[in-house]
Order: sequence, then structure tokens, then C-alpha cells
Amino acid sequence: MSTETPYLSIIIPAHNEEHRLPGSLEKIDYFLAGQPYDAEVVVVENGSHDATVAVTQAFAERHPYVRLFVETARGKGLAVRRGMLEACGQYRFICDADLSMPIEEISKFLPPQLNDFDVAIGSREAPGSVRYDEPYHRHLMGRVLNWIVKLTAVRGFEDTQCGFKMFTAAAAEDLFGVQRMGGIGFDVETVFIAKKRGYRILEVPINWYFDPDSRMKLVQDTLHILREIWEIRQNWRRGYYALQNTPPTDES
Ligand SMILES: Nc1nc2c(ncn2[C@@H]2O[C@H](COP(=O)(O)OP(=O)(O)O)[C@@H](O)[C@H]2O)c(=O)[nH]1
Ligand SMILES: [Mg+2]
Repeated sequence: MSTETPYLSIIIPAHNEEHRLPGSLEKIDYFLAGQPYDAEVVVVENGSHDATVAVTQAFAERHPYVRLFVETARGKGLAVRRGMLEACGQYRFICDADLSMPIEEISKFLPPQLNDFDVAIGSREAPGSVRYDEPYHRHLMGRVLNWIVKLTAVRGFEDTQCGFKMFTAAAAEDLFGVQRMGGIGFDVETVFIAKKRGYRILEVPINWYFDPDSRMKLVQDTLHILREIWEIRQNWRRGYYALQNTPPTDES
């Protein structure tokens, strides 16, 4: 692990991203070169059947601020947790490999543009956000899912599933120290715990460009989130999200 503390960590979960990731890393590199602060990029791969690891390693050799971690078990939640806990930055950003949100918009999640927050969630629904090219049925499915999330888990947010979110180092260490969902329910889970903790959570309207080359399976992954929401509620009742990061040993 790096001994220095970068200002920003960009955490990229990557599954079968040999085609999208190299271009995204180039764009991030170009963007970071123009910023006044230090940054690192943490890529966490798992379960790929392609050359994601090799292309990332090749990029990291030329760009030492890029670190790669490989997890054996599957799941975006698992990858993001590993990345958030391996990261060293004062601010830690989840960033989907497709850069559906142009990387320049990351400045909206950092001082001086954004202040006084613990968690800042990119939103495709907040006033001022714009979705480009999204098919109607995908948007509708997202709205239905959000409605279910609001009914069953967390109220007050119009878009918990967006793959672009900023955490302060303290919030990241705390939240990812206790969250447990390995799949895509991790988004709902972290916002759920953050709200229970009384964290300052802001929604940041973003420009978001639909990429038809998605890793998500619409029906299967939606059902997966619903199952994980049920688990989140169970975990809360069992006290697994207690402050000290010491889940009770009773697994009953
Ligand atoms: N490490 C890892 N990343 C994943 C997994 N599933 C999805 N991702 C990543 O999560 C991000 C979101 O996937 P994407 O295809 O953009 O989904 P969509 O925009 O929600 O349709 C991408 O960076 C994927 O590579 C997984 O099982 N492991
Ligand atoms: Mg995407």
C-alpha cells in the first residue's frame, strides 16, 4: 500500500472490461494530469473471462498511480468494498468502468464545488441531471426499482443505483467496514447505513450517457437487488451494522 495520502482515490470495479477500461483509464489519466491534486486509481477485478487483468496491468506499469486488485469471488459489491478499503485517498469515488458520467464531472463531488458532506451520490434523477440515449424500458425499470427501494429500504433518494458516488475517507472506512452485500445491493446498503448513522448525504445531478454494452442483467440483477434488500433489513435487525465494526457472533 502506498505510504502517501492522495487527495482522491478513484475506485473502478471491473468485470469483463478489456474493451472499455483502457479507453476510460486514458481519459482519467488525461483529466488527472490537469488537476492540482494527487490521485490514485484502484481497479478491482473479479470473475472476468477476458483480458481485463492484463490490460490493466499493462496500463499500471506505465502509470504507477494505478493499482490493481483481483478478487476470486464474484460481485460488484465485493469489488467496491475491497477498493474502498485498499484506497488511501482523502476522498474516494466509485466509478463505473464505462464512464457513463464523463470524468470531468467528478469536480462536482469535490471542494470547492461541493462541501460539508460525508457521502455524495451521483443522481440521474435530481433536478439538473440529464440522461442521454437511455431506452425507455431501462429508465422505467430503474424507476420501478427506485420505488421499491424507497418502500422497503431507504427513503429520500431518487437514484441509489448510479455507479458514481463520493465518500470521505472516514465515511468510506466506516461504511465499507460494516457493509456486507457482495452484489449490486451494496449501493442501497451503503446509503441505508449512512442514513442510519446520520451522515450528511448529498445528491449530485450528473450528465449520464447510456452505454448499451452493460454488464448488468436487467431481470436477474433486479431480483438480486431485491434479495439483498431483504438481507439488509435482516442484518439491521441483527445489529450487524453496529458502529464498532464488530458484528455479533450469533448467526441465527
Ligand atoms: N469487479 C466487478 N465489477 C463488476 C461486476 N459486475 C459489474 N461490475 C462493474 O460495475 C460497473 C457497472 O457495470 P455496467 O456494465 O456499466 O452496468 P450498468 O451501467 O449499470 O448497466 C462496471 O465497471 C462493471 O465492470 C463484478 O461482478 N465484479
Ligand atoms: Mg454503466
